[in-house]
Amino acid sequence: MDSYIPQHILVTGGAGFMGSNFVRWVLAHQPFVQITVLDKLTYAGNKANLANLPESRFSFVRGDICDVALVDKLFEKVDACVHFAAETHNDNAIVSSQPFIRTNVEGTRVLLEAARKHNVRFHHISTDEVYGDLALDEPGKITEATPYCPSSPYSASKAASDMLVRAWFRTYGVPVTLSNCSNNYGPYQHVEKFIPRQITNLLSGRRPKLYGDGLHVRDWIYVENHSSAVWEILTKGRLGETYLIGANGERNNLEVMRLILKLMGKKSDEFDWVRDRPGHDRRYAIDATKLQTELGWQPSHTDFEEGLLSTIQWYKDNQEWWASGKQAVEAAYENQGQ
Ligand code: NAD
Ligand code: TDX
Repeated sequence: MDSYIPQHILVTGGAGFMGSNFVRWVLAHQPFVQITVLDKLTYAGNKANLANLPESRFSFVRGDICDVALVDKLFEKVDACVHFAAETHNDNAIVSSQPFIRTNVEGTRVLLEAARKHNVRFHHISTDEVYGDLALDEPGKITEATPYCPSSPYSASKAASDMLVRAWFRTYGVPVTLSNCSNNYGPYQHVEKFIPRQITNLLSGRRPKLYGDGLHVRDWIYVENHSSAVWEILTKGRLGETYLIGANGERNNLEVMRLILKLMGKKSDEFDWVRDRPGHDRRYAIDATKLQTELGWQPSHTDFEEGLLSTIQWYKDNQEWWASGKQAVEAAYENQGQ
């Protein structure tokens, strides 16, 4: 198998949860790779996620992926782009879809045009949600051959971006790869998301909140595993191909809630049942066989309880990172009955 090692990667959305993990992972594991981050620093981005990185190999540009002139200038200097930047929260997309279409669809188009002009390798980060959901009793998992069937404004915008990436490969020969991953968790995740919301609710004297009947299943993967998988796909993946990323982490939300409560010394019923998310996807489950057999990738963090414990510890140790934005997030949820 041919292997491609990039020299200078533009990481879009590198100040977010998963992008910043990838940046730290690459700088720690690949001593000769240079990184430039392009991030708008929306409510979800935080420069503190990129603190203490080596200046000789890392630089940060605040800007928008929809800014054609800026993107064009940045693509002159790099030989690869790993595209994380997106609006990512389903509940926000239900309230207001416009920023999702702008950033996720138009922003991806702007980047693809720059990759085309400068012949830059392009890895697109996407989600398992583009395939829609499985029923709780449905056998099997999602594979790369599953038809796209997004059910929410967020997943529809990500599905549209995937289609653009595939079209730019077929029509213009832009050297692309794509990955679609399941739910990530770990340190630095915004407190709007399920796991950090519950942990920080408990740490700030609030009660955790569970949507609907709590039986929705997510396929949890520790964020470090995502970063190592993306590196394998970027460097060894076949052009034009999609690789699903997952680590067999299926659990329903009620189980995860109870585990968080147990690990934080609370009783199993110390949470509130709240209004369900409209259109709430029932179950995601990823079959990552292609990534494992073709590229030899294996997750190195597979113990969910251990991952959750270290995540809880991180939120305990880093209250200044999340405390200032917490009140506003909870006020918005309360407005929605959640
Ligand atoms: P996040 O919300 O934590 O971070 C998104 C980052 O993108 C932020 O730093 C934000 O400032 C930046 N950004 C947003 N709009 C921008 C714009 N117009 N220009 C430049 N920067 C902009 O997101 P995340 O959870 O780290 O997700 C990263 C990627 O992974 C997304 O593409 C998401 O769809 C995908 N994904 C996420 C998960 C998950 O479980 N979180 C799972 C599968 C795939
Ligand atoms: O307070 C909550 N209570 C609750 O029961 C929140 C915030 C969520 N939930 C439920 C909804 C989902 O079934 O927990 C599950 C996970 O919710 P989110 O953290 O909002 O994630 P999800 O909607 O599954 O999407 C995530 O994974 C796929 C990311 O946010 C997406 O960006 C990614 O593409």
